[in-house]
Formats: sequence, structure tokens, C-alpha cells
Amino acid sequence: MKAYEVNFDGIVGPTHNYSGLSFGNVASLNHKMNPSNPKEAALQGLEKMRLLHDLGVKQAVLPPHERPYIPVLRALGFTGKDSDILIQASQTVPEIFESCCSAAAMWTANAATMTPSLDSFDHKLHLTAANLSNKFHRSIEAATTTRILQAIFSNSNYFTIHQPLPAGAYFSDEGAANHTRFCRGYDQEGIHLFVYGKHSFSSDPVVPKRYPARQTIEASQAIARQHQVKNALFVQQNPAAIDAGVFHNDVISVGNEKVFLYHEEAFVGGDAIVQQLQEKMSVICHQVHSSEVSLKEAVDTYLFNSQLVTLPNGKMAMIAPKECQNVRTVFGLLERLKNNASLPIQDVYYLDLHQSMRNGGGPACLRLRVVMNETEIAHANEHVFFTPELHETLKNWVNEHYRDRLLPQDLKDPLLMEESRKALETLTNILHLGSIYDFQK
Ligand code: SUG
Repeated sequence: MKAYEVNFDGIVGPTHNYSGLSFGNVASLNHKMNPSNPKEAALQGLEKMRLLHDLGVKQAVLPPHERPYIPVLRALGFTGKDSDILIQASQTVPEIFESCCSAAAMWTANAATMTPSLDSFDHKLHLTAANLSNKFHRSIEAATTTRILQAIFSNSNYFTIHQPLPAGAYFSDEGAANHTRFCRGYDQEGIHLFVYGKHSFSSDPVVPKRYPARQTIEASQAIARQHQVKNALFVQQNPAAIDAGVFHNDVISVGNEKVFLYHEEAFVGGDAIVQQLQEKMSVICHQVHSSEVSLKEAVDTYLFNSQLVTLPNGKMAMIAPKECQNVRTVFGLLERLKNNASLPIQDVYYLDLHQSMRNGGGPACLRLRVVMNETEIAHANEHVFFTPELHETLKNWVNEHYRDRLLPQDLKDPLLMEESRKALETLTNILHLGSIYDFQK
């Protein structure tokens, strides 16, 4: 049966801000306390979805999460009216409060890991929301993400939505940002490459010195087990790359169908993995040498965080951040990739996503890839699929509800909380999602 890769992009939330919450993510640290523009951020995200849709790629949306997230502040001992909690928490525990206002759920590459029904022993499409245990502001996403996935993929004849892995450092899971599926075509069985940063239950010979490794192998293996994945491979991130700011694997490699682009310094023992991918599926593995593009240039431009997508004619396009155009070596590499006859890349599109990029989120971070066959698409919530009409509706919705300037100190404003809730209430109606937010209960 015909199958598609559907890109589920996160709609940027109304509290998109720069609080410098992600140690190890260089852009997040560098932009701490800068003013943000949630309206521009959300519109930039919608433009990317529109481009993909217009290119003939199947596109869908995932809603933002409710922020500020009062239920977590209540769990941490704050009591009273929601507006009182905002004031108390922002004054007494400002860092925790900022974490409860982060719009980081927009980077849906971290929302979950997906296994298509073709690749699972029980022939169901599996999804597990990532527990994102490594960062407090992200760890509070898992419950809402699970509810959202249940609202979209509700038919249990086709979809299995698992509970997130146990919270805590041992099974720290960052979702699809550390996972790539290779296949000869979306309607063919695939190989799943899981990339991890460290072991929890044994020690690693080399560990990053500066920044944390987020994903554990135990988490990756647990996801592969849960999803009954037929073909799984596991490879470790290079600790030196993590120390250079590669906090997720999608900052240093990108794969689609039979193509894998990866940096020479991405992995520990990368050659063995590449050999297996070549042997098992004739994957075209293109290594980018450090002499062509350094780790630093890769992190600065987010070259590998480009989306590599298959077009209706079978060729591929890269959706790159516009920052890639400004660095000679990176732009030169992209031109060479486009002109390389052994690669199917016919075009590179450069997009302005600077609002997201300043928090370390490029094109690929903003989407969760879900491979679905026609029957599965017919049994999922149809209202989240992107159309020009939905684009217009969402643009109007953003223009009506979002602010165009936000500083971290504005997050304690009760009016912002009210505005955000009103926006999300309207959105759940637009997308026919039912009551997915705590404030709707
Ligand atoms: O987890 N940034 C996110 C960026 C996630 C990017 N995702 C992928 N690579 N797939 C993170 O570090 C910054 C929030 C702040 O500082 O306000 C943040 O969470």
C-alpha cells in the first residue's frame, strides 16, 4: 500500500522566549534574555509548512503546550489562584518559573519516536512521547505530548501510543532527534538507526567533558523493544561533538530513505555502522569531512538540521536554515551536494527560521516524521493535516492572539497566561482535538 512520510511540525507557542535553559545548546545559552517575537516565530514555522506542502510533501501540525504550566508549579508546592502562583513562583524560584514557561515543545523532533507499521512485528504504528529527562523545562512536556498523540492517533486498531519511558537520568530519551529510519521507499521495510550519548548502567571509555550527553542507550533500546522494531542499529555520539554543541544527533547527521549525510566526527565507530547500512540496504552514505566543514561551522549554521525530503518525482530537496548561505564552506558543500550525480538532491531551499534558530532549533527540529500508509492517514485526525485553508486560518489565529515582543520578565504577566489560554482554546477547536490541556479540565 502507498505510504508517505508525514511531517508533523510543532506550532510555536505564544510564550516563545529566550531564557537560556538548555546547557549544552550553544544558541540557547548565547541568546539568553534577548527579546523574542512569538508572532514572527509562529509565522516563520507556518511558512516552512506551506513550502513543504506546496512541494508536495505531506504536512501536518502538532499544537503547542500550555505555558506557563501551572500544574507543575502546584506539584512543587505553590497554592492559591493561578495568577497568585505566577507571582509567587516568579519571585521565589525564578529559574524554575522560567522553565515552566518554555515553548520548547515546538521542537517536535523531540516530541516522540515513531515506528511505522511496516517495521514492527505487530504491524502497528508505534509512538512513544520522549521523557526529555535531561532538562527540567523539557521533562514537563511528556504527559501533554502523550495526550496530543492520543487525540490524533486515537484508533487503537492501527496505532499504539506508549507511555513515556520511566522519568530520570537512566532512561533519558530525546525522541526522534536521535533516530533515523532508512528504507528503499516509504512503502518498504526500514532499518532504524538509534543514536545515543552514553550508557547509564555501565561506564563509557570516553565521556563529554563540557556538556551533558542527553540520550542513554538503555532508553534507545527500550524504545526499540516497545515498538517491536524488526531492524535496529545503535551507535554512540562522539563525545567531542557533544562538547562542540551537538546536543542531539540531528545537529550532525540527516537521513532520508536511502540517503545518509553525516559528519566525519559525528559517531564513535561510525564506519562499522555505515558498512552495515550499505550492506543491508545499499544506503548512500555521504561523509562530510572536517576539512570541508568543521564541527563548529556545522553547529553554527545547523547544516545537518536541514530537512531532507522526498518530492513527488522521487528526487529529494533539502530545506536548510538560511544561516547556511552565510558561511562559504557550508554553502559550497550544499552546492556540491546538489550537483553530485550520485545523490538524488535536486534543490536546496533556504528558510528564515531565526526565531527558532536562536534557541537551537532548525528546520528538522521543528518536525516529527511519521510514516503512514493511506489507511492509517484515513484513520488519524484529519483536521491536523495542513492545507492552504488551514494555513490561512492559523495565520489569522496567530495574528489575533500572539504578541510580537516578549522578554523573560513578561512571563509572569497574568494577562499573557490568559491570552495564551484563549489562543489554545481556539486552536483545539480549529484542530478538533478535544480537551488536551490541563486548564480545559
Ligand atoms: O532541547 N532548546 C531546545 C532545542 C531543541 C532542538 N531540537 C533538536 N535538535 N531536534 C533544546 O535544547 C531552549 C529553551 C530556552 O533556552 O528558552 C531549548 O529548549
